[in-house]
Amino acid sequence: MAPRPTPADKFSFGLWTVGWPARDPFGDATRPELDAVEAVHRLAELGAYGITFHDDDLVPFGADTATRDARLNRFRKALDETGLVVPMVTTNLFTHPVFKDGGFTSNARDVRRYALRKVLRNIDLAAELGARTFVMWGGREGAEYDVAKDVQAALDRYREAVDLLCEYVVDNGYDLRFALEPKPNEPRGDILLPTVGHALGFISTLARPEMVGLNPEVGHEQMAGLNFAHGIAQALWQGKLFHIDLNGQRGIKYDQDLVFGHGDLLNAFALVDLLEHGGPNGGPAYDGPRHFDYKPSRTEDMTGVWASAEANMRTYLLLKERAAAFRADPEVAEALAAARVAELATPTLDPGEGYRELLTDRTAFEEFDPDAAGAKGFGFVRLNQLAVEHVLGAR
Ligand code: GLT
Ligand code: MN
Ligand code: MN
Repeated sequence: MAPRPTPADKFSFGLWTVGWPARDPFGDATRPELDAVEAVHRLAELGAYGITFHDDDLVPFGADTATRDARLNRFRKALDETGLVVPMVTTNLFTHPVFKDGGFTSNARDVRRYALRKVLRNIDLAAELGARTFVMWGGREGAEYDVAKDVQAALDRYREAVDLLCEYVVDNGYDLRFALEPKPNEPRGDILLPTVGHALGFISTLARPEMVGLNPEVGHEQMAGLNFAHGIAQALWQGKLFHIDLNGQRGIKYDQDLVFGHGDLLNAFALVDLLEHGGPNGGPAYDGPRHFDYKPSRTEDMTGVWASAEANMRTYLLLKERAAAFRADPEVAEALAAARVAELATPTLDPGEGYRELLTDRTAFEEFDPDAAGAKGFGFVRLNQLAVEHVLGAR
């Protein structure tokens, strides 16, 4: 029996996730459109605490003011009725053909100016609804052809855009931070800021780097063959994990957006352990929303949609239980000690020691026996097997 999700677990879902009618490049929708108000009610019943959306998920692109107001009012009413919150909002700069070469980094300057205006308008709405995080997934910021995109100029324009948006938030006194979402490819052949590492490097060049962090997605890093838990550890270490997109992915292929845990389950275990407890030696944990950005598979009807929404939360809570059991197991403590995991938290130099002292320490080199040290095992496999057995519920 998995524990039941409650709002205290801070689970949130994108409106575009449960609302995906399952249209893909090869086939028509297999499900009807989902009304946003129904999504709010169903998610609240399932124990979620938040719902997130793109501007165009809620109000159709190009809608007139009357339609926009009516849609927003219905949505606000549903939030009030259920107590669901909107922790994050994002802008769609990828569906309309105008954005086919990007929003902030389109070669076309008029498109870039239009994109900025679309985002500024949506930032006002985000602030009004109490969102604290504004995600920016630059899915169309990229290229198929190396000769058709000046990547350095594109990064200049990306920075120009993010700097302007930060200035707008500060000038309006909004309590809002930005979270960039990396993805290596799809829909573009190559997307700018393709991984957590690229995005962190970019953020360090901004005018207000403290206002900008990351919204990494499990599958997006795994599409690049990267270790998601490692990327998250670095983002936490740099104080940059502003938000997170949880889902599942099976290897280097198209973006699958499976249910959380339905891809690399062991890495998901390591991730939940990290988010909940921080690093094994007391590194920072995560207290923001546990946001699911998945797509209910095209094979599912609406019953399957809600079952899959619930599955995300159940898997998270089960892994949380398993991680707590792993951390509490005395045999794990012993295996961790044997693997010298805690020793890594000890600085390599003594207090006050520098390279001069190190050079005079004969035990560090002249008297050190590398062959003896090289012959000793670390016992990592035993430790990992204990993790596997906890995940399998065998301990
Ligand atoms: C789009 C993408 C997601 C992003 C959304 C936020 S848009 O659905 O596939 O990964 O998180 O803009
Ligand atoms: Mn994805
Ligand atoms: Mn995402």
